Amino acid sequence: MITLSRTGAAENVALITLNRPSALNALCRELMLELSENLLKVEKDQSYHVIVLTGSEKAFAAGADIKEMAKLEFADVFENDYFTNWDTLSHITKPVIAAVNGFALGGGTELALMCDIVYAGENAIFGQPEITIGTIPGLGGTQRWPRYVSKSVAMEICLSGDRLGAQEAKEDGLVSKVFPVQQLVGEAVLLADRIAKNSPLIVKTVKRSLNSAYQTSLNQGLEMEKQLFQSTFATNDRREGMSAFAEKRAPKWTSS
Ligand code: CO8
Repeated sequence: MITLSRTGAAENVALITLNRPSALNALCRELMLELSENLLKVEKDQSYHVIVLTGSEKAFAAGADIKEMAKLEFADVFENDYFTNWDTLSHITKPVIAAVNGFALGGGTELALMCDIVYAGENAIFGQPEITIGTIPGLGGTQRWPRYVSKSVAMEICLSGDRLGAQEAKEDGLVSKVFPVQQLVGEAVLLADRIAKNSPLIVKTVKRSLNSAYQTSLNQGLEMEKQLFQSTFATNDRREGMSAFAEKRAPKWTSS
């Protein structure tokens, strides 16, 4: 249900593809377990610098598997913690780019919201239709939408279940760029290549610092950024990057 392949100019980009075409990549327990395992494998493997997460041209993911969820009782989802590991993506320290074509509904939109950068194909459709089936977003939708777009847009999406097209999602700030469907994954990999040219150590530091903006007050975030900035001066990659600039040569990163 998940395929992992190596791509990019330097073969250091992990392309993770959701592959359950019979159900438009609906997120069942098995798929999410496989996704979690693959993400952790890539996270540990130093030869991967950036991750691109995608689905098919028709669907990134049409949400959590409604047929599977229909059978669950409160105890299954609360006491037995049925959804364990569904948020692994949000704990990955390497940059993750979502390349979203087609339907990204419910948990599909929430997976995209867990990624660091969202690129969309022209046919992308985002939304939180949980309200129309008697539940609410459970993978961060009610928390991340208002942090990434306005309260009004977040409420409209989550309360109505209305869908958002790629261009609207870009105007609202959820998506950074929109591409023709067939170019989308290639463009995401090109962006991954540009990120992967930088020191993996410093890239992770930027991600950590930027993410703190969503979890702290401005003052705490500024303090954290200052400390992380200072910490780069203890790294070989900071020394190498600045020396390489002065010596007019390409830097050689060692992630140390
Ligand atoms: N779950 C299960 N099966 C699905 C799902 C889904 N979410 N989406 C599509 N499928 C299946 C269909 O049942 C169909 O199967 P079959 O051929 O066996 O009938 C097949 O995929 C193709 O789908 P359609 O025939 O419906 O294709 P259409 O092109 O006509 O429609 C849509 C595509 C609009 C995407 C439609 O399938 C749809 O509305 N799907 C449901 C979308 C939805 O409501 N998603 C939200 C689910 S709730 C959720 O995500 C909560 C997340 C919280 C997780 C919490 C973790 C802690």
